[in-house]
Amino acid sequence: MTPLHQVILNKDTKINPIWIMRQAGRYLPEFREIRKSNPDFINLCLNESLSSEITLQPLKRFDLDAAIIFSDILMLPYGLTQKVEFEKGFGPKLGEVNIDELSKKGEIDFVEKLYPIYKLIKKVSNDDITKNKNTIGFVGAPWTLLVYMINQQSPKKNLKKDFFKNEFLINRILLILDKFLKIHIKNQIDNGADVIQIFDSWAGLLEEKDLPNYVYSPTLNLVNYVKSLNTPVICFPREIKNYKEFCDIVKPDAVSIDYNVDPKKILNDIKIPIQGGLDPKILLSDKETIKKEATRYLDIFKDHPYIFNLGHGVLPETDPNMFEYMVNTVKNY
Ligand code: 1CP
Repeated sequence: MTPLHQVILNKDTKINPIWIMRQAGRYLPEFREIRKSNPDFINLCLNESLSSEITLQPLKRFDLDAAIIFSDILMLPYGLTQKVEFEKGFGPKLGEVNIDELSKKGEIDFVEKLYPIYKLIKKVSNDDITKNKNTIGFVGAPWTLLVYMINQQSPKKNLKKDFFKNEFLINRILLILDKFLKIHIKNQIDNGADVIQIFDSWAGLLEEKDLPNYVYSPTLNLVNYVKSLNTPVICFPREIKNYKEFCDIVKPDAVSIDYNVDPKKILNDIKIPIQGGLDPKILLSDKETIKKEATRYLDIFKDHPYIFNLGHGVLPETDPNMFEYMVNTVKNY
């Protein structure tokens, strides 16, 4: 069994596997080199020879326990024919939702559009370098995808003022998302993904009263679906105020925590395996601080099943040497 599966499924507390959100990406010079000659981000994600190479870049450098596929949560709206572009210095830019077109979208057409992602997963999971390591597939949670689809750009701190104006439209989109997220998850697993992470990056934007409709119900549906395919599922409901309530209701196999939560309180509240937490900004400091902070998380979770990770993605300005120092600190703990 892989170290990640041992922690998630067997609740092993003796090992601390490590992988890092955005481990394949802009802090690595070898990624920036490829990116320079591939200005279209979507096309890069759909080039399975390059996207598999990028996925494996961090594993060639560091002693990590999993590969996370180089892709994006916004490939799903792209597969549903919504226009998606990534602009330098701005982030994602989406076209307007055309609900009639979304409703007409068929499974075969969708899978055909995203096929290179499944080929990338097959390549990565069959590569010698991922032997006894996991290949992590992922999706955006329905709520976070809805945010990008309606808002048409990153919400940063705020949603469009009239975001909830058309409830009927929102509910139709959520139904379509449920259908195609399941198709996307199934194809990832069929091609070799052996852990699924659900990113709900904007869960923290909602008021408590809206969580059942937009986060708990749709995520629970997906979690149950992944479980039915005998694959462990990790949820990351970033900046949600009540992780305990989320876990009690949605019951993922493991939960990833952000850097604003108090790890000691989480340890008290939550019984399932926990992942992450360390502030990515720590990697911009010095070795002494990195060691102290990484060790603090490992100490707190020493008798709890714990997967080491950050509380959000690694920052582009991170020095790969500091990243390596963090990985080695965890491995030598
Ligand atoms: O080079 C570039 O400019 C592209 C930057 C980039 C990268 C490297 C984007 C655009 N996406 C990615 C890859 C990516 N996205 C991965 C790769 C695997 C890995 O982790 O190594 C993953 C898992 C994602 C997931 C993702 N995309 C999320 C969820 C996690 C999170 O960061 O909260 C979100 C919200 C996105 C949307 C997105 N895609 C890209 C950007 C810059 C964003 C965020 C924009 C925003 O702040 O709203």
